[in-house]
Amino acid sequence: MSTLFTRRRFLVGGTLGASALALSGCDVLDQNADVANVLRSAEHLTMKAQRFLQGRDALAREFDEKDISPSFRVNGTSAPDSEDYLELAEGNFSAWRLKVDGLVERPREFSLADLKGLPARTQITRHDCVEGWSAIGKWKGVPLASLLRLTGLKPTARYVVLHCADELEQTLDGSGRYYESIDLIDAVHPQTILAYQMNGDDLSVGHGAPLRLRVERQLGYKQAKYIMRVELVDSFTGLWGGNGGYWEDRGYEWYAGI
Ligand SMILES: Nc1nc2c(c(=O)[nH]1)N[C@H]1C(S)=C(S)[C@@H](COP(=O)(O)O)O[C@H]1N2
Ligand SMILES: [Mo]
Repeated sequence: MSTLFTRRRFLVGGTLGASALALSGCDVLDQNADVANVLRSAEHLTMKAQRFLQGRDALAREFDEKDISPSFRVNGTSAPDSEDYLELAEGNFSAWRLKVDGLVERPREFSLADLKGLPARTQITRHDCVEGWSAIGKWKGVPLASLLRLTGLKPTARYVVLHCADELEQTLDGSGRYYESIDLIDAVHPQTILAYQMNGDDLSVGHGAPLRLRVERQLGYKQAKYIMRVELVDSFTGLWGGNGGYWEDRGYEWYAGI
């Protein structure tokens, strides 16, 4: 019993990693305990159970070079078809800028060169798609925590929303656009990176050029490709279907723990 109690205190009581503290101060992450309030309860249990059993900083398994899959499927959008994206791709994404805004202290734009100039992380991990296939790939990119440290967070920030370039469904109101979101615990997790390289090469268009998310403790649909904008929000209510992601708005779980 007492072990459980201590463990619970660890999870809920806000014992934070040094990086999380440096990032945002206690207030922001303390509020994260309330994240539960906005989640459907079964899913909330899954998330809590996973974090309880594995710890909030537990790492997803990493593999060796020899484990890299000889072929890695392209799934969902294979090439965004907007004029804007095509133009960016033609210019090798030199004109692309990642916008980071919303509930941040210092909104900023980053070029691909800016991102490549920041300390990078490389990881070989397994991608699991709900459709029933998996593949192991090597990803290199900037830890999302590093970007957030540069922009700072407002105390009310709770989620990171990734806005993508592709529309999976053509609609008049734009609600067919792909987007995803994660909470601050996953945002500052060491394996959560904005990847610009896969298996040693610049990301191909199929796999999400110029930048995609890797959030390794969750399923494939959370791994947003074609990221154009990172927005910090306090809730999803103002965003499309209000469930925090394209597939979530169509019935998938928001916390897609593996
Ligand atoms: N922008 C965007 N991101 C996306 C998707 C998509 O259609 N558009 N599909 C998701 C799904 S379901 C999976 S399994 C992975 C596929 O990534 P891959 O094409 O690199 O295999 O990307 C995810 N991220
Ligand atoms: Mo997927």
